[in-house]
Amino acid sequence: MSLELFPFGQAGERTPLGPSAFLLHGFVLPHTAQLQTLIQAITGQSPFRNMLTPGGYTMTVGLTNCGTLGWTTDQHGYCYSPIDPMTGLPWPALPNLFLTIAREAAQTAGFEDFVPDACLINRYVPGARLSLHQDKNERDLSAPIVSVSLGMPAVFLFGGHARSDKTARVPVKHGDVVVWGGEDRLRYHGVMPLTDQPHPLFGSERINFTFRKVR
Ligand code: MD3
Ligand code: FE
Repeated sequence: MSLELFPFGQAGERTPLGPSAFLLHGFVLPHTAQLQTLIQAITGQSPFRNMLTPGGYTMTVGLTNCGTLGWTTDQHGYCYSPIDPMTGLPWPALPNLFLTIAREAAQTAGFEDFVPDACLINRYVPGARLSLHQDKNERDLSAPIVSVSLGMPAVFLFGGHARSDKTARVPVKHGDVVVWGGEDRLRYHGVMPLTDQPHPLFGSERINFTFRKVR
């Protein structure tokens, strides 16, 4: 059972999704070309890869990271690591533009002085999806998470505090940012299977990056 929220805002608008969760429409639109260049530099060092879950499934979403810590999963479980297991080297550094966007988006949603130490970058191709989960591997749950969407549109599933709670469907577009913290920080969420709606700059690809404060 799904509830439609109709958050089809104009660039510059802010749609509340919960008491401490906001969709900032088009928040990074002025920076998308520069963000794409930075992501290409990051993935040149630490490429997207399809990781294995502890349940034995290969994720349909390709992952990489930048920042001091990166989120990884394998057959043994999830963890944040300072080293990319694929290269044996530290993850690429968080570019200054990323840090500025994360801080300003968090501030717009009411969270002052957000300084992330991790940025998980997800790459979706048509058919890729993210099943319902909670982000709870971060030690500091008082900090918000900031999510930036680029390329093809997607539909977020925005649930409650139990996996079985009713989910809302929230469409997100190229340039949108979602911030969630406070009582919304541990909500279940996911991404519906992507449909192919090629984007002028990103083609048949969606990139999402999430800024987190882990430690
Ligand atoms: C959290 N990625 O990497 S956050 C993840 O589009 C992840 O790739 C999403 O979830 C993606 O862990 C971006 C989407 C999201 C939506 C609603 C939420 C996260 C939420 C509601 C509450 C808490
Ligand atoms: Fe998540």
